[in-house]
Amino acid sequence: MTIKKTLTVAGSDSSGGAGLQADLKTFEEYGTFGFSAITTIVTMDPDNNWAHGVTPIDAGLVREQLKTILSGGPVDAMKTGMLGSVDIIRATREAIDQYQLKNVVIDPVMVCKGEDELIQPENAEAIRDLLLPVATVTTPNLFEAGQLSGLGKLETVEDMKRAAEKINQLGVKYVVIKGGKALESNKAIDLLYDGKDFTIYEVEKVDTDYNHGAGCTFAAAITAGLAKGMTVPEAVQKAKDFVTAAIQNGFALNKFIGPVWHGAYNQAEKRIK
Ligand code: PXL
Repeated sequence: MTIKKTLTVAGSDSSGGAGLQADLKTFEEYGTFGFSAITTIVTMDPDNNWAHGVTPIDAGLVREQLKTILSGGPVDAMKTGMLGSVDIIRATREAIDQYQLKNVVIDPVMVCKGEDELIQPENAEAIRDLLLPVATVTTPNLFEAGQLSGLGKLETVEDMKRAAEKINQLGVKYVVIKGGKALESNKAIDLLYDGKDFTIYEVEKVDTDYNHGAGCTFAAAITAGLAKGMTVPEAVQKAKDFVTAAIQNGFALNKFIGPVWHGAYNQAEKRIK
């Protein structure tokens, strides 16, 4: 068996639960070989109510990382996370084109958990214009889906469906809207749209505040599933099970934050072969 290769182009979450740390841990749990190109470094200040510092790195250095990783041949699937600047978004698109990358999952990260202001509006536009047209799957949360679709605040499953249709028209084949626990419901609800049909994925909400990194982990799990040859609907279903186990086993890191545990699905329940 040849090992499948996965790549994340994403920010470093120094608190360990989200960002490229979530992606690499998830890639490993799926039995794939994970690569990362760092785009941004995120730090949090415990002396200032865990305020986030977001520091993008130079796009030239992102290009060099991508060249290092991809010069040995393409990966089986890739995802993006926090990208940091329009230049970095351009570098990512160039790599997708140059190496003809397949199974491209764009997680259009626009906010950090708990903050609902766009980090950099110009990045949102560049993700929409440069990355969605070449994406296999995009995985916005409710806020990001509202931005990408232009519909603003989404409050119901019907709103999610309308947003998914609009986002699909931007060129991406499959849209997964991570409603998660954000809708008013006792269920955590995510939605897949393939350009024709909607599939709803729902489980009972897990009663916890320790879910930092859930969105990144869900998108990374979809990516790894695609690398292993799953169809998109299969990869989304498996990813939903994987992230639900991770949320059920989240823990308090400190008084501000609790990450999901990426190892839960395998190590607590021994399921991924
Ligand atoms: O959860 C969004 C996210 C993505 N990427 C990085 C982050 C965060 C939130 O903290 O730090 C690097």
